[in-house]
Amino acid sequence: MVKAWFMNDTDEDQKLEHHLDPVQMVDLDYLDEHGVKYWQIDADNYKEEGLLDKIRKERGYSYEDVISISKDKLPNYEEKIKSFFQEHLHTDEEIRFILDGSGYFDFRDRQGRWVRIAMEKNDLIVLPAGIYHRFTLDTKNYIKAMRLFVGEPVWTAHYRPADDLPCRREYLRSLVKA
Ligand code: KMT
Ligand code: NI
Repeated sequence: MVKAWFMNDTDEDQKLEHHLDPVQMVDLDYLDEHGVKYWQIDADNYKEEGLLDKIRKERGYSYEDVISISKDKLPNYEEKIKSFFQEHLHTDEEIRFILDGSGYFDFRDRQGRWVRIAMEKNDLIVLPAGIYHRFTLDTKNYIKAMRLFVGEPVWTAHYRPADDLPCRREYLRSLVKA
């Protein structure tokens, strides 16, 4: 099952775990309260399993591609790695299904604390539009993920501060209601 925890804010390598001392884990309900959705899906067998297809239909995900992130596989690796880890938001959901490898998706909770989600093969995550987040590889330095999207993909990252964007305001309103 996926693991998530509150992060410390030390200057150590971003690829390390950054646990608090003592460790403070976060459960799936906490993610859900922030609009972050999680499913476990068999990455070797997802076509037969049918769950991904069901989610895709329900949520209108019509686009997919696959991104591999490692020094050898991703053009402009150093630059991309830096931009993935800069705190940002999107006007649409960020949907990632991990096919191989692993990495960390971090999001800001409602109090502005970083929560780190350790994603690996078989994990599907949906980060809602307007949530501040970032991504880093872990010390294994490799991830392969399916990217899904509703319609033509828009990958534009709006770096923090982006507080006046309608999607940010809408996201904050959704938290108040929850
Ligand atoms: C993103 O938008 O942060 C990425 O595509 C990188 C994470 S995908 C494993
Ligand atoms: Ni993003």
